[in-house]
Amino acid sequence: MLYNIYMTLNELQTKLSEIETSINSKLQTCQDTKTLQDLQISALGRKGALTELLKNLKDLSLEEKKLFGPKSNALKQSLTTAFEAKLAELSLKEINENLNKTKIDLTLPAFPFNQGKRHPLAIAQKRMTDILSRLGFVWAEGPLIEDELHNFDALNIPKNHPARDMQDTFFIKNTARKDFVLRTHTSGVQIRTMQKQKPPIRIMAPGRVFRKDAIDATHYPVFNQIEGLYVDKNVSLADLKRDLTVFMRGLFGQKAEVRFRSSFFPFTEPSVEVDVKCVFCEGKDANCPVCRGSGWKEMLGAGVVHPNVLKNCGIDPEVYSGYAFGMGVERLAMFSLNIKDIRAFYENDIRILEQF
Ligand code: FA5
Repeated sequence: MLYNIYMTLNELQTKLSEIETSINSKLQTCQDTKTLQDLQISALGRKGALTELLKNLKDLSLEEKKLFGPKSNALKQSLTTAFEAKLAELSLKEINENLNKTKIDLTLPAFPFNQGKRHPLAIAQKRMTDILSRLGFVWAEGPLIEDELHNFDALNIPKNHPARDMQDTFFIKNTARKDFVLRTHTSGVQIRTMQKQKPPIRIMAPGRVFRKDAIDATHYPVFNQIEGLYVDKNVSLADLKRDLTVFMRGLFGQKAEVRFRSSFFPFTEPSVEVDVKCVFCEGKDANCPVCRGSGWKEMLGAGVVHPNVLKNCGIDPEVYSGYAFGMGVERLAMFSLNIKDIRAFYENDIRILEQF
């Protein structure tokens, strides 16, 4: 609707009343926000009826403008207010209608929420380090890529000594002509600790180690050990046996059967291996995949620190003595959590992992 031809004041006032009546009546009957918005644009928009009518204001005399101007502004204001009120009313109506259409059953059970858990190895290792820290051992660490000095030489394992074959090693050739290895055991942390700290020493060093071992129920090429080292005056094999027995009973319960078997490690003299009675078959199953029918499973190697190792680290073996051990975390975890196969720790089968 265009009002761009000249209009008298009277004509304009009549038009203004018509617009007011028409829009107010349409507003009354409007039922939804979309129609309301269209109506608002047709009345007050850039090309709406009222806006077009007001363009005629410029052709009126000053007196006429004073009469018509405030009237038309008042109408514009009252219409704007009426539109706002109607919009609020219709929006609320539509929200309520939508809510009624979309039925929400508040009694339905919630969607399952998968919460992460600690890995069984982490749980078992924490139990072990908790017991050791109650026995006075403090945390120590060493690098996973170790030099031959710390992994072998300073541990009294000379070059070409057959003991190096005992732990099938992943060697890393270095351009600086110094050979590194993926550490085959945590015993290098003994050396690193004794090089920078003098007795009394009582450390535990948990961490990953690497060996070219074939995978079976109790062997994995990447596994974890916890090294223990206690050096002070008058430390003996008796202290080792006492502390390891307390440790095993703490982990497996007072009824656990522990066996100390004499063994050989170049860095301890005397050396022992510590076995635990097989919790799976108790020696009654000749085909047991864990103990292979022997009834016992080796958990760790240990012994009294060799005097040469103390000397290599600048500690006088005439004054000090110590014991050391290196326990297999997976083996101990299998026994304490009743897991029959070491692969269960690494296959990430959630049905197994979520049981702990
Ligand atoms: C050693 O590694 C010695 N460094 C332990 C030691 C430390 C002796 C201090 C004396 C003094 P051994 O190779 O036996 O020892 O390994 C120790 C333990 O690691 C074993 O008893 C076993 O529990 C675990 N272990 C060894 N090889 C594997 C493997 N492939 N997978 C899982 N666990 C293993």
